[in-house]
Amino acid sequence: MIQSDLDLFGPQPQRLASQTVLLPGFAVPEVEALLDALRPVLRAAPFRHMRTPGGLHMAVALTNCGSLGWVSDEKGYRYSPTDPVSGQPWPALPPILLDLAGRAATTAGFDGFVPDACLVNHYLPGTRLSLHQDRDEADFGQPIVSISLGLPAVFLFGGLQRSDRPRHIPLGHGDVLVWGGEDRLRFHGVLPIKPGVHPRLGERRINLTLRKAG
Ligand code: MD3
Ligand code: FE
Repeated sequence: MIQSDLDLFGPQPQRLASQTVLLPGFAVPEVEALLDALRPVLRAAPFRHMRTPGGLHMAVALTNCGSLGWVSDEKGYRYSPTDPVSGQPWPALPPILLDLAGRAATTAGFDGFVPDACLVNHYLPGTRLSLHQDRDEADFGQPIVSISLGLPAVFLFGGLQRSDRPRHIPLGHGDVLVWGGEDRLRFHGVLPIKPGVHPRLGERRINLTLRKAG
C-alpha cells in the first residue's frame, strides 16, 4: 500500500492560542549551523547553575549571548550586560540566531523582531522548570522566540493566572515556538525531562529563548 498521507513538506504551523504559534521542525535545517554558532558561546560563557533569591540553585543550567543576559542571584532576577562569572560582556548574538529568530517571528505574524538577548537553558533527564512568567524584560509588547534542541520535552502552557490549569504541549528537536501580544505573560514551565539519548545531542535538552530585553 502506498502511504498517501506522508507530509512531504513537514508539519504546518499550529496556533496554540491567539498570539502563540508552534512551528514544528522550523529549526531542523539550521541545527548544525546553530550548534557551530553555539560552541564558541559556550566556551566563553559555560553553562552554570545560578542561585535563586531564596538561596537555592536552579535545576536548569544556563548561559546567555547577546548584549544582555538573564541572571539570578541572592539579590533577584534581572538582565545584565556582563557575565557575573567572567566579569566580561556576554558573547555576541550569533547572526544565524538573529536571522532564525526574525524569520520565525515573521512567520508567526510578528514582523521586525530584533532580539538583544538569548537565554540558553540546559536540561538533563529529570530536570524541570517550574511554572513562571517571563517578566524581567523592559517591553512586554515584544514577542519571544524559543528553539528546542535534543531530548523531547513536555511544555506547560498555562494561562494568565498561576491557578489556570496548564495544557501539555510536546516540544521536539528543532521545534520553534513564538508568542507575544496577550499571550506574552502566560505562566509556563517544563515537566521533568524523560531519560533518553538524542541521536545528535545525547542525554540533554537545550532551549534557546530569544528576547528583546532592553
Ligand atoms: C509560551 N524556557 O527560559 S520556552 C525560560 O523550554 C523558559 O527552556 C522554557 O521558560 C524552556 O524562561 C520554555 C517556551 C515558552 C516560554 C514561555 C512562554 C513558551 C511560552 C510563555 C507564554 C507562551
Ligand atoms: Fe520562561
